[in-house]
Amino acid sequence: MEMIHTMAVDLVKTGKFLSLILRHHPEAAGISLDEHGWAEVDALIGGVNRTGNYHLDRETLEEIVRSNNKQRYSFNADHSLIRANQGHSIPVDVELEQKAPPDVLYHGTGEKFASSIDREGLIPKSRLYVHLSSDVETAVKVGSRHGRPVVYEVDCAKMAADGYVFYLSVNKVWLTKRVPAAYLRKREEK
Ligand code: HQG
Repeated sequence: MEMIHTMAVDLVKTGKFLSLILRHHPEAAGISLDEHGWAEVDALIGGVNRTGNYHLDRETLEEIVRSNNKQRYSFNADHSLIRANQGHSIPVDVELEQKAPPDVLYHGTGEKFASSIDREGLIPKSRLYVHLSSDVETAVKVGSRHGRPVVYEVDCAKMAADGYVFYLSVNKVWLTKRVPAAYLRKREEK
């Protein structure tokens, strides 16, 4: 039991490093991504092992991709390439599906960002897109990563009517380039 638990912890830890490499810093494993965000699996495994901090083989990588709680990564058809489904800061085109959004989506953030967001709306900061959640509970979780959470309701019906474009990633995260403050309403959480 203890061993199974330790292995699960290792998978999560290695998964976090994979997110860093596949979304932000491929050079941390001495590799590069192509224009669609793909990394060669063999190069990735070699690069991760060369850091000396992780042990990765094909089987473990398959297990990380399969078991990841947010389905953050995808393989191509023959599993020779892998990429992150969303969340990038480096400019890659992961061929996101453009899609009409539900009338309302949510954005969770930290209280410390609220006054700035109230002024300038939501901007992607270091990432390529603003990330939106389809339910309040998820937004609270995302916001809690930044301290005391604050949740905004995003009037997507109005945004879509005004010509703003939305995308849905393979792992079902809603993305858009920015959300001006006029479309935001701060929720009063109990
Ligand atoms: C905030 C995780 C001041 C924004 C999560 C956020 C998510 C502003 C922070 C995904 C602002 C950026 C993304 C403004 C936005 N003034 N602050 N005008 N506009 N911000 O981590 O949305 O687990 O880049 O509210 O679950 O927190 O990594 O974005 O608080 O889906 O797969 O600037 O990352 O997914 O922080 O998180 P982040 P996020 P993973």
